[in-house]
Amino acid sequence: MKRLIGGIAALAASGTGAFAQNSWNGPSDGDIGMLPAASKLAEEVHFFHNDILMPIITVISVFVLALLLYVVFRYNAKTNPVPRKFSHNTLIEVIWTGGPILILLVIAFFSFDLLYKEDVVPDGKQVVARGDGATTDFTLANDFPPSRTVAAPKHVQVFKGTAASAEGLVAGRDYTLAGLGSPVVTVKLKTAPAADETVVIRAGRSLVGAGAAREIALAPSMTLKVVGYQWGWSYSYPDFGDFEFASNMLPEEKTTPELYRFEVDNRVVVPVGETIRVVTTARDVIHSFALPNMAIKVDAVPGRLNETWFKADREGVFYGQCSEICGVRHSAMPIAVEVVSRPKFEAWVDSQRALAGMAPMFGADLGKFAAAPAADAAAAQ
Ligand SMILES: [Cu+2]
Repeated sequence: MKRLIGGIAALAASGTGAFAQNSWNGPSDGDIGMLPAASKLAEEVHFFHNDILMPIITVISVFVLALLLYVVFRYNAKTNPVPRKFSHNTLIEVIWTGGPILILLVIAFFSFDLLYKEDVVPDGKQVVARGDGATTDFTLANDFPPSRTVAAPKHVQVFKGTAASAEGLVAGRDYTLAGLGSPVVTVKLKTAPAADETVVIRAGRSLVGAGAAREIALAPSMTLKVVGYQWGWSYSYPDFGDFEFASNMLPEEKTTPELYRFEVDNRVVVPVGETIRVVTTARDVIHSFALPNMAIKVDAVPGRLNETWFKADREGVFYGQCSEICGVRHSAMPIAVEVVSRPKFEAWVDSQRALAGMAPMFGADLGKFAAAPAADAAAAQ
């Protein structure tokens, strides 16, 4: 009996556990929408597609279909044997020129904003200060380029908290700002933070997200260099010793049907919650680095560098595929990005440095880490 229960539990865990626990971020049979968003920018892209474009497309399609049906039934040769001979109607022509222009302006308003955010790597910065029970004023050097200075209350976010909990403070109610637009901005808190409290001030114009989730994205903490080749990807980490590794698709017999054509032998590993600068190029022909969960897609072109960025809001494994027809095995160069906590990322960096014959950078306990990636891979499958 015990064995039976154990067997059922194991079956349940292997059958549904891995995917049901939100670890599967890729496509499933029957999906028609976007893959789940794992970044604020992806949420904005989804809003643009689902709430702006789809209603517009639907209304236009239904309207045009209705016009066509009306013309087909009302003005066919049988019901309308003697057609009228006029060829212009000024009012109608103004409407069918002006209407589409207005629709395009609405689309452009949201679209240009997204294009800008995807193209310009965030430059926000963060000041972390410890409270002492008396200090209420905290300063921040406003040394951004002239067009990017902190000049309005929305360019500043203030958080206060302890190791256990943190809260976002509200401008006006909890703090006031002085020196907006000048070289030094001062945040004046209404109540001095206690000695065990930390104040975090984020500033800059790199705003992503909407409503309460809106946040200032910080400047990148690392660069990921991506090189596409026929047929695979090579990744290097210039900030951590420039170690480099190839990432190739796992053959069918080494993975599951769900992960075949997604899973690779060496995943990209990046830390959660940090801005990652992605720089792409290619060795032979044009490839394209695409990560739908982060809503990024950037061509990898031989002889030039392209740049984009992403910031993952949660841990997990995220899959993408080369998105530029690049040859006969174009479908065999998937992308697998593993987003992990900062400590785990540092341990991984040290393990990669060890493989490249470099001394550890973070002094991680590699013995403990060595078994972790394999265990994760097993859980994800
Ligand atoms: Cu390719």
